[in-house]
Amino acid sequence: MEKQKELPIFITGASSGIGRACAEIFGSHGHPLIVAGRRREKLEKLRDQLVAEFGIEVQVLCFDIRDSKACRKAWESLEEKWKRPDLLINNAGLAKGFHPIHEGMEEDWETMIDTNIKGLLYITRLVAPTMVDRKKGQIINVCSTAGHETYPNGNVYCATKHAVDALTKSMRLDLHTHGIRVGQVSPGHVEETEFAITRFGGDKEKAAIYKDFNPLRSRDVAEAIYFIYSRPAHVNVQDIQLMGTQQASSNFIHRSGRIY
Ligand code: 8X3
Repeated sequence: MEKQKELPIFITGASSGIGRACAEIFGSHGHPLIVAGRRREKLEKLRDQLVAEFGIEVQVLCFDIRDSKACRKAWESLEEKWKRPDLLINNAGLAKGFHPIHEGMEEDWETMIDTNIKGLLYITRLVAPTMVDRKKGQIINVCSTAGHETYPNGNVYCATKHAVDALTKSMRLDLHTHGIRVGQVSPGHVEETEFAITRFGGDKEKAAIYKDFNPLRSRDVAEAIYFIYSRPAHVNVQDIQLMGTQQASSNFIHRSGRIY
């Protein structure tokens, strides 16, 4: 275990999947963590595990990222020492529904747009000024292969992830003169997350989309994020696109069993 570092790492969507895997990796390297999400019980359990395992300080922030007032209230509730993250991992995001555009549900569209785009903006707007003041910091957005390609029935989800890609690029333009690194990871299919079960509204049969090939795991993506963060200060990795070996693109997956 490494000695506890000084500045915190702020992770949104930390209660499961990629966010949780990030908490475990950064925790193992001795970073104090702000773990944010909606589900208090899960976050507190994660905090207790991280504190016991790595002897780090962990701050739980429980709020709905779609609500700008709730984001501000949560941020303002932090003691000053927590309000200067060295890294913001904008991970909170989800897919809801899998319909062609003429059958899509407006409510699903709102949820994806509010979480994946507006939530990312609300948190960035709160955290980025502290980095500008310090002339130091880093933001890593969790994009997706869906931010670079589209696929049938992906419509609004793909649009939100294309927006994340555009925001990563434009945030970098705005922040690089302040010494702040901005980059992203763009994973393909990742199992051990709640992505598929959320997209298919809890339908386990429909959500069994990984059974005939070997996709990425949350930890694979979290390791890519840690790699981006741990480069020397003069290096900014702009995007890591990663997929399982059996996935060549959003639309081409070798569904031949788990052969690797
Ligand atoms: C997750 C990857 O292909 O399901 O962002 O959109 S995909």
